[in-house]
Amino acid sequence: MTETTTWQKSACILCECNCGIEVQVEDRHLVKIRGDKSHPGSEGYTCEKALRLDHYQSRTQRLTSPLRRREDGSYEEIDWDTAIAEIAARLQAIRAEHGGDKIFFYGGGGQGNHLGATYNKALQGAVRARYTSNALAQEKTGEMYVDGRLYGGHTKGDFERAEVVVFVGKNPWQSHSFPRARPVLRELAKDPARTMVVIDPRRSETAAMADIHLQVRPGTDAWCLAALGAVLVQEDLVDHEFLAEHTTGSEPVIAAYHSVDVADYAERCGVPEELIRSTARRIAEAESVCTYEDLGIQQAPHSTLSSYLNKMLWILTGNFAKPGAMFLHSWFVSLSGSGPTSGGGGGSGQPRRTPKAAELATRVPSYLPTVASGPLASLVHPLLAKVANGPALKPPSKQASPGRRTPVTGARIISGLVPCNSIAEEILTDHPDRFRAMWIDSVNPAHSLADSDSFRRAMRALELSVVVDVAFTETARQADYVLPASSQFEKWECTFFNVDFPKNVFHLRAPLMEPLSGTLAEVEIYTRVIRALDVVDERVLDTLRRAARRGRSQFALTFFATVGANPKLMPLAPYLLHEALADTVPPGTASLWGASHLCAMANPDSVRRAGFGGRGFAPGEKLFERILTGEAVAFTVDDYADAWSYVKRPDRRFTLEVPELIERFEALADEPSSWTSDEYPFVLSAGERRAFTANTIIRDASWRRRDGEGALRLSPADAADLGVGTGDRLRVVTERGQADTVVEVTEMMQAGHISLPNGLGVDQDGVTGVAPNELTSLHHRDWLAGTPWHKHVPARLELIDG
Ligand SMILES: Nc1nc2c(c(=O)[nH]1)N[C@H]1C(S)=C(S)[C@@H](COP(=O)(O)OP(=O)(O)OC[C@H]3O[C@@H](n4cnc5c(=O)[nH]c(N)nc54)[C@H](O)[C@@H]3O)O[C@H]1N2
Ligand SMILES: Nc1nc2c(c(=O)[nH]1)N[C@H]1C(S)=C(S)[C@@H](COP(=O)(O)OP(=O)(O)OC[C@H]3O[C@@H](n4cnc5c(=O)[nH]c(N)nc54)[C@H](O)[C@@H]3O)O[C@H]1N2
Ligand code: SF4
Ligand SMILES: [Mo]
Repeated sequence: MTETTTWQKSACILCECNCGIEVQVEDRHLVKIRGDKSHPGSEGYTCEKALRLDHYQSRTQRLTSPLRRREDGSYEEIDWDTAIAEIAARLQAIRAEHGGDKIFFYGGGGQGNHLGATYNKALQGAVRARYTSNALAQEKTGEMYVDGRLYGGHTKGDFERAEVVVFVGKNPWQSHSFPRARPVLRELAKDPARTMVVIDPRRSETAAMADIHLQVRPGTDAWCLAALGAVLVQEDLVDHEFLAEHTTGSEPVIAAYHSVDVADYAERCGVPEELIRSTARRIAEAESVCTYEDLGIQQAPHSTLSSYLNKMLWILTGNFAKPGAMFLHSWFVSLSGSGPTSGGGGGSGQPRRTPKAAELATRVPSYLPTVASGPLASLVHPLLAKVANGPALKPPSKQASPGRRTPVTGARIISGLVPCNSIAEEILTDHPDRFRAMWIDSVNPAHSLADSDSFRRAMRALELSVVVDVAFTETARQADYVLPASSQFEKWECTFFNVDFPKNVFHLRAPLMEPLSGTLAEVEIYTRVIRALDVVDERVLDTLRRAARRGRSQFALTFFATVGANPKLMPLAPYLLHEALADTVPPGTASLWGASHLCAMANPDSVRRAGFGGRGFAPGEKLFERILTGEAVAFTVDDYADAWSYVKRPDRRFTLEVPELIERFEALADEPSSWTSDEYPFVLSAGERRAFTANTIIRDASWRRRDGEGALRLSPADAADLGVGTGDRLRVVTERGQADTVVEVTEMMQAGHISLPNGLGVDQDGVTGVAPNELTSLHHRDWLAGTPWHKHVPARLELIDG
């Protein structure tokens, strides 16, 4: 029993902000939690959810033994050795018979845990998997595609300083997604010199605080955003100097905006034309503007096109690389295709190629003289090709490359990720190239992906499925094997959601307590499986271990030389590092040694400005040592103008022309802007973020202080039509399913729009609330990225008899 009144540092794991917290632990419970004022990102801030984190740690029913499915669908406990041996043998057999590319990997990390993903990646290398995905491929891949075409990086806004902030389908009051969201919103709202614009069909908490609320009809953002851009162009409010100096290909984009009929588009999206015009003028006149788009457009009709049109608002007005504007940033480890956390293959929207030494030379000037142009150059280059900073510099390309496609349905793979809506289709078929096995870690896709029924059937159709989780989830209940992981407070953990600028912060957290008996950290699970697969020559491991005993710099030389000389070992690098360094670093952190070096190589100037300078391997080594302190670390420091150095183009210009998107932009004029029918007259947004939702990370319903059942929200007008009031029950019916739910009548909703929360309907001692994806279907998806229309499900409401 641990009994202590000391405050230990950690982070909240419920959303990607990962606010720093301090915790007192008693008897394995997180008894006291407060914001950590010393955390450079969150500065002591937390929302109400973090204070009840013990419900994740100890009140979510935990798995304590590996489980094996019996014929009848029940599960039996087996020991770890049996589980590892059987799983390895079955992976080997599937690889031998069908090829490693038939073993599909889904997940790898949630909102708080990405360390295990580095070792998951090594297992992918060990079985030679080619296809992977995660939740990003049901929300962000449309935006990633656009980012890839425009500049090859991920953008974020300087919300704290911007004069005008535009939230598009984003409700940060509840969903956060940037540090200290609520204080930042309050500041913005009360400052008369600054303007908050919200585009949302719902009067969300954020919309209610905004200076301007463009209350679009659901699903019509493409028309609204097109009209805003058209006002900029037609009233000649664009920043011509910026376009001339920093972009190529603006002409066809400008031409497309010229042909927009603003009055017609305003009517299509249900926003008064004069409000659209005045909003566009406000954006144009501001010193600085930034925008944040999220699920309200990314999980709705035309999501990829809407991302493109949203980004044009700040590009046409020159709002980049200055205080209060948009920026591109460094990564500690990239979350997109080229980093260790997700699938290999194409970078954002375009195929990856190995950068030439000359290109690397422009990226790593201070690093080159000491290592990369010396005898080690040829050995280090292949590694640099995979560095954290994502795909290498690419000349601008006008045409979409065919890119990678999925083997059965030919869906577009963006940033190395198979579209989530395609996964079941890639399995439920007799096509010879179908996936035969699936490895699932830190995700609950049988609950979180569209059309849960299809996903369950797909899992049962596989020859092998393995789930790694802390809880017996909806997905675990379909798996052949379930492996119990130690919780995020029982092991070293971190996330790679490090997306800030000019200071970017990485936080490795030390464990707060011993692992729950029977569980293993992911690093140990993956290491055991890879050992059982016997894919690495013992002599290689011996060489590395011997080098490690002679100190870190000797190890660095040996490691980079070994992997550089044998690129086939590269995908296994995290495993090799763990096998070699495990005795000298905290458990699981060995892969971060490699990541620290790659980060320092990719961003030498910014890492030096953060205080990690020196020659050769010194910066990476210093960064790693600093990270091991368990405190959040600013790993890159930039100036605003440095944002240009993250543009992945040799000329550092944005490439604005994306022909396939301009074509669809022009087609908006004649396209329908409504997807409901007489049978399904309502638009259901299935998955709203509320005060007490956190995906399915906390399964214990008593966690929620209010809205315990997750009510269906509907407008007073619709409630009156149906003759129901708050607390009554209704049946929601969609093409795919139906559910009975309690109702909340609220002015937040416009007539015709209804909304259910995300993350409910999980089964722990019975089901509370509606599982949203029992109602969604696979075919409602974006025409380009394949992202689902979770926010736009045609539905009808029925009174429940009796
Ligand atoms: N409390 C809480 N916070 C979270 C999470 C959580 O589960 N709970 N999850 C985290 C995750 S994984 C993510 S991705 C983010 C998501 O963060 P958000 O995207 O902000 O969350 P949502 O509430 O799903 O959707 C945002 C808004 O989209 C609006 N919307 C619906 N339809 C449309 C439309 O057609 N057009 C427009 N413009 N808007 C529309 C909704 O009314 C809603 O206000 O939140 C993160 N933060
Ligand atoms: N209809 C609809 N569907 C949606 C959404 C929506 O708005 N509407 N939102 C979507 C979005 S944006 C997202 S991001 C997804 C999220 O959905 P998923 O990507 O499926 O992720 P979570 O629900 O967060 O599940 C996290 C899992 O990790 C497990 N876990 C926690 N800690 C650990 C650990 O240390 N190790 C391991 N191995 N496992 C751990 C938890 O028990 C849980 O099962 O849902 C999506 N689904
Ligand atoms: S839920 Fe998100 S915003 Fe709230 S404390 Fe946790 S990490 Fe911070
Ligand atoms: Mo998400």
